[in-house]
Amino acid sequence: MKAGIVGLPNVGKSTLFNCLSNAKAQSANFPFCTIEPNIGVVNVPDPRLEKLEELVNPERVVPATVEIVDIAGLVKGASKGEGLGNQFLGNIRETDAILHVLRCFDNDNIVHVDGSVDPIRDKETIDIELQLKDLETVEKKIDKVKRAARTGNKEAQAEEAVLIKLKEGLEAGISVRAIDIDEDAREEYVKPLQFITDKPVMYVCNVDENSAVDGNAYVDQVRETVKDEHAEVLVLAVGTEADITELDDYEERQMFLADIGLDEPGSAKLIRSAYKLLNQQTYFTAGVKEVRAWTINIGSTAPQAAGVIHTDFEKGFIRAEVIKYDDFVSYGSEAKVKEAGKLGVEGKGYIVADGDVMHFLFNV
Ligand SMILES: Nc1nc2c(ncn2[C@@H]2O[C@H](COP(=O)(O)OP(=O)(O)OP(=O)(O)O)[C@@H](O)[C@H]2O)c(=O)[nH]1
Ligand SMILES: [Mg+2]
Repeated sequence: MKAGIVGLPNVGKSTLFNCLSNAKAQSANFPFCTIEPNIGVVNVPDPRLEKLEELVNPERVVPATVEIVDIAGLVKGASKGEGLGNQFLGNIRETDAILHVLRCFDNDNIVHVDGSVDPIRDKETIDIELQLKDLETVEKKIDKVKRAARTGNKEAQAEEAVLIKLKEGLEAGISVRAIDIDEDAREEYVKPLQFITDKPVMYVCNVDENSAVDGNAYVDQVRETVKDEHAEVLVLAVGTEADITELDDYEERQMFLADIGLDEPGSAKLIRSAYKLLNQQTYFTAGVKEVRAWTINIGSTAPQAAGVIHTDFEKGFIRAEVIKYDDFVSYGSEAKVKEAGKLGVEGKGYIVADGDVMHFLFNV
């Protein structure tokens, strides 16, 4: 599962990528600096992991990770191939969620491809290109089912009706995720087509350092514009945070963060949000050798969770011992949790909750 950083050229996407990842991407003050996508595997900061480390004192600690892809900037006409548009749109299609970066800072020295700072216009430019690409997809599909629908095939007619609704929505500038289609039809006809505008999205407002805490007028406009999208809007002083990330010393980084009014980097918050946007959650294993955060899809059963460690764990699953994270912390150890009768024993149907500390029993 990976999240892609998307936006106009020169709005700070690669700079953001560099805040998140140790894999350094080239960032420079000219449009289309990025051509090939940069890919980084980023640790998900999780205070619970530190707490478990403190209690268990293991040999090593392994955090959860999320994959982030820094993609080239899109411009008007991308869906028609402008600025290598089709290639870039292909890169976006391969991701599972979109982090849409909007330039919300004034600075005459940093080139804006459309000549002025206007995040609402920019968002629309990107949305339209993504929607046009999806329109192409839906039109192709309509061509395919049309004939079968005409011969009276009920299934094909139902599909065609959904596709036409999608087409009309996209033509009206609505993203697939926001077009009103019932759950079953979505599952059956919409999902397989992997529309770009069906991917979950989050907006990242790139602000100047004075606006890192409260945002600014541009951010207010963005919030107002997306208020019906149920999408998260995150405020981040990308340029400043990138500078802070460069500092080797932890104390020094904290000091500079405090200077702009933050107690943790906005990028840490962003990674956690991206993780959620990808529908991912964490369970822990807490042994003396290793304390580790494992990533599962929300709604996974205990055997599926076990399968993330090893497929044999899933195949030979017998049961799981589960300690709620809060119990682990308040009792202080697995043994004490057991004594208190707070250790849960769960079978195949158990849906794992975020933060569960798990131990699997299985035979091979
Ligand atoms: N003042 C200021 N400059 C920034 C900020 N974020 C990025 N920049 C600068 O803007 C320029 C473009 O940044 P990039 O991160 O390369 O932009 P990009 O979106 O990856 O651009 P493309 O790869 O061309 O699509 C660089 O010179 C950055 O240093 C910011 O928050 N404030
Ligand atoms: Mg770039």
